[in-house]
This record gives sequence, structure tokens and C-alpha cells, in this order.
Amino acid sequence: MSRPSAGEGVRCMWMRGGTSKGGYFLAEDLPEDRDLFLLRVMGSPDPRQIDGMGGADPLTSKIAVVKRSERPGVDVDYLFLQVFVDEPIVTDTQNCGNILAGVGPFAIERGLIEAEDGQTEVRIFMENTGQIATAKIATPDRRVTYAGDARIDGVPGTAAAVSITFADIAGSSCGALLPTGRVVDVVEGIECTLIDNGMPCVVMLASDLGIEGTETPDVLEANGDLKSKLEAIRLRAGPMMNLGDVAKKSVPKMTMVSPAKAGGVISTRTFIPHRCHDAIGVLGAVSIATACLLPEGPAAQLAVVPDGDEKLISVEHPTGEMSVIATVRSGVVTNAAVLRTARKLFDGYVFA
Ligand code: NQM
Repeated sequence: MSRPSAGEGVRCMWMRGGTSKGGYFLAEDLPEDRDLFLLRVMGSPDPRQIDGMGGADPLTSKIAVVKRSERPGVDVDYLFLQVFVDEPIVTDTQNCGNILAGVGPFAIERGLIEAEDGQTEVRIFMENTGQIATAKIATPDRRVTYAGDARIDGVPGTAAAVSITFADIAGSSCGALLPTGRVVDVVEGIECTLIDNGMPCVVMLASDLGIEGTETPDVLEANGDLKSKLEAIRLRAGPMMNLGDVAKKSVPKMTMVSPAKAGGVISTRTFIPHRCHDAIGVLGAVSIATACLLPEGPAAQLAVVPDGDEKLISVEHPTGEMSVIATVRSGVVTNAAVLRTARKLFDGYVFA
């Protein structure tokens, strides 16, 4: 099939997915020069993204590429692309669990899946990591609704709930939950847990980095010494985590933990990796929740973990908390569930 030329405008839906925002495309609609096209769509590289749709923040410079799946038991395939704001980079080296929240509604709206009356379960193959997520979408009268009374921190107001369950996501990008085989590694003199339960993360004590862990993202982003130290650790940790040279990659994420302040299990501040997240990524939160359940390490030593095999791990972040429901069997997290919401913002054609 011949692909449209970008100059003609390309069919696209803009959506908020969780605490992120971006463009959703059918794979067949994208032009051949995909990356160049997406850089133009977002207005990158430019710190303000003034000539594009991006919101001058990595959290609003994201893309979902969706197609009907040919895999048994799977409805759609989802490829996540991060468009860097101030560098000419489009990368598929990370997944995104927030943008994932919009994939089910988008797939139904584009007719890739037929909606049930009431609720529709969508099985999504996440191409970035080769794993499957199951999302439940509200579809009264077989139509997607975005209105509802679910509330997530970091997003004003309420919307229809999108519950997402992940199974078997350990080692999604690093090959193993603990890619070095150790719970604690000392990197650049700092004790770290290098972990991947859906998202590669480096977990450190905030106090070891000389911060309280209560600072706002703006204050942390203005701390040049902290940012240099985190980047030095990250560049060393990348190869240790089987991620290769991460200089031009958006993983691993750098999470500093401190004791919970609002009744949660732990408190976090996360660099993704050069900007400080206003909240925390979905799969990032799943990885941090999992680190809380390890026998030792920076997260485990601070975490206040509930009893039982179904644990509600509330991960505090700068704008509230993210609840991860972790199912634990024989000490291993086998399943993780999160609640998200999504909203359609426009449907039309985008020009590059
Ligand atoms: O960890 C930010 C986000 C994310 C990714 C990031 C995400 C996840 O908040 O699954 O959702 O860490 O780059 O959208």
C-alpha cells in the first residue's frame, strides 16, 4: 500500500494518556520518513517546540503507533516513540505506561476492535518490550466514553477509569529483574538498585544524593551538581543493565527515594532522565514498587510494606501518589495493576 506523503497531512488523534500527552497514529497512516516526520510534528529539536505540537516537555512529546495484531489472543500492537524535545532523536528504547492508557480507546475509535456493551477488554502487545498489557475501557452502548469519576494524581478533574494489568514484565528491557544479579550495586560511590520490572530504573536514597526528597521538580532541575551526579551514575549504570551506551537513550530512569510523607509506602523523585518528572511513570512506579519488596536495598530499607499477597503499594511523587497493586507469589511480583484515565483531545490531520 502506498503511504501518504507528510505534506498532505496525516490522520492523527491527540490524547492525554494518564499524566502524559501525545499523538496517536495508525501504523499504516505514517509516512516512510517516520522519524523526520515526527520531529516536524512535535517541533523538535527546540526547547520550546514552538513550530510543532509538542509541549516543551518529554511528557508531552510522545507518540503511539497502533495496529491490529496478528498475534494469537492479542487485539492490537502498540509501539511507543519518545520524541526528544531539544535533540533530533526519536527513540523506541523505552515503553510508556501512561500513553498506553489511550491505546485501547484509540483502537476502538479507529475500528480496530469492536466494543462490548459496558466495558471492553483490550489486550495490547507492547512492541518496545515484547510484553502484554490488558486494559479495561468504559464503553456504554458500545461507544468509548471518556467521562467518569476516576481521579488520578497529576491530572485535574475526573474521567472514565482505564485499569491496566501487566503480567510477567520483569526484565522487559534488561533481560532480568536485577540485570547485574545483585540487589545493590555501588555506582560512582552511591548504593543503587538496578531494576527492571517494566521500566529500567536506578533506585537511590535521596539522602545519598544530598537532597531531602521533598523538593519540587523545579528546585531539583535547578540543582546542577545533582543533575551531573545523576547523569554520571546513569551512564555507568546503562551498560551494567544491558542497555549499552545510554548517552542518547531515555533509559534508565533515575529515582531517588525517601520515607513516605502522606501515608504511602515510599516517596520518590524521578529524572526521566534529564527532566524531573512531575509525577512518576506507570512502569517506573511498578519497578519502584517491586524494589520496595526486595529483601534489601535503598527502597526496601525505607518502604512500609503492607501484608498479604495482594499488596497496594502507594508510590508517592511530587503531585500525589500512584497506586500499584502488586500480586506476589513466593516472593516474586507476578502481576501489577494500575488505574489510569485518558481523554481524546482532537481527531484530525497533522501537517509536517
Ligand atoms: O514509566 C515517563 C510517563 C513516563 C513513562 C517516563 C511511563 C512509564 O510518565 O510507564 O509512563 O518515565 O519517561 O509517561
